[in-house]
Amino acid sequence: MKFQEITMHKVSMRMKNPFTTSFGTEQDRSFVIIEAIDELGNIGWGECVTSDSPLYIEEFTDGSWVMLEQFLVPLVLKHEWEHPDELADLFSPFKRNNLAKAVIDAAAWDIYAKRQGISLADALGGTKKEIEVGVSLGIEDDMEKLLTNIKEKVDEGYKRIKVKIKPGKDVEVVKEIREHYPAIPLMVDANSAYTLDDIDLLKQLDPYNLMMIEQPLTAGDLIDHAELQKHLETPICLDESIHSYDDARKAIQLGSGKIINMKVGRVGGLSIMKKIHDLCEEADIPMWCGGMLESGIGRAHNIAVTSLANFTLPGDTASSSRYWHEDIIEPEVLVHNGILQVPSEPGIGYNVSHEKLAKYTIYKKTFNLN
Ligand code: OSB
Ligand code: MG
Repeated sequence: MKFQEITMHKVSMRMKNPFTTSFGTEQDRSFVIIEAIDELGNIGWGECVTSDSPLYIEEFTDGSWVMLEQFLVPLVLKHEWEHPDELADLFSPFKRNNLAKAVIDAAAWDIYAKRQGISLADALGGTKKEIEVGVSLGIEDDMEKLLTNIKEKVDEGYKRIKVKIKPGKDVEVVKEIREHYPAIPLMVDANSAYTLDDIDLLKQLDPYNLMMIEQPLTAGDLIDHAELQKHLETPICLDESIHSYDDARKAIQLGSGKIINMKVGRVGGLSIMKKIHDLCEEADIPMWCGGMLESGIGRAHNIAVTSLANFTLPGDTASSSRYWHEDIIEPEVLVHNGILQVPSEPGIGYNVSHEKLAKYTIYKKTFNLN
């Protein structure tokens, strides 16, 4: 098959609340949505999970727009393909730019599933019909505010709570949370804010029975994480260190962590996600699906991903309403008591509202086959 037409939408949406991590605060998000059409009129959707600034990862929204506009979209329009796995090979001469590559791969997988009349989860080999969901909470200046946020999410039934930490907002914060909630499934995410000089500090988290500490050290690092893991009882989970199958293979070999947070954008697409999934399953490394504050389109893909068997831990696919006043898919994602049903309709299984998409689109560009 061939894509007949691809439209890039630059979308801007304001989140209900600011979200603060060790690298900064975000509330207004702009990102690229890809709408791809095949010769039968099927539409495939993808969301490029960048932020406006390159703070989490080196890619950012306007940079990925250019990568897509100048390189990836023109290339894929010329290419005939039978299976989305072929796109990773097609894009491999271009170094990195995984978030941009992944959005075309996402649209290709959606169309591939729709052409067969099966759900994206089925197309990917997912086995779970329902998935467990956790929630990621940002850093708050005020401890009472964080405790209120946690209470709300615990009451809603989320299956685990993740709290962002940074130097100065770490051990004391966890201690206080545990005083109120001695037994909830709890984890922390440092987004690369520490170094090996902080071993003694990070060891102070060990008594609090955290499920894991996510990405304590530099993005991309595997060596120092392996050293740190030797000193910690708390399992290390890698996020910003895993950009490829080889990164995952090396992390497992070195013992850089015991858990992997899979973000499909970060590794360059669903085809590579599946390979890493199978590798981790074989190596007994549990996984969960991370989030990038997506709209419903990216979230729908993450739900399908989480249906794969080795996604054994609750992921960050919270309800649409946790982020947005209004989402661009119908129905919106609605988590009941920490559980989501994996859609069985063809493709991503949610309808994209063209009307709502248009409302949040700042500009768009359409490419045709000829
Ligand atoms: O590190 O997992 C992260 C959001 C933006 C960038 C990085 C991260 C996050 C989150 C939020 O933790 C997850 C979500 O709810 O989408
Ligand atoms: Mg993270």
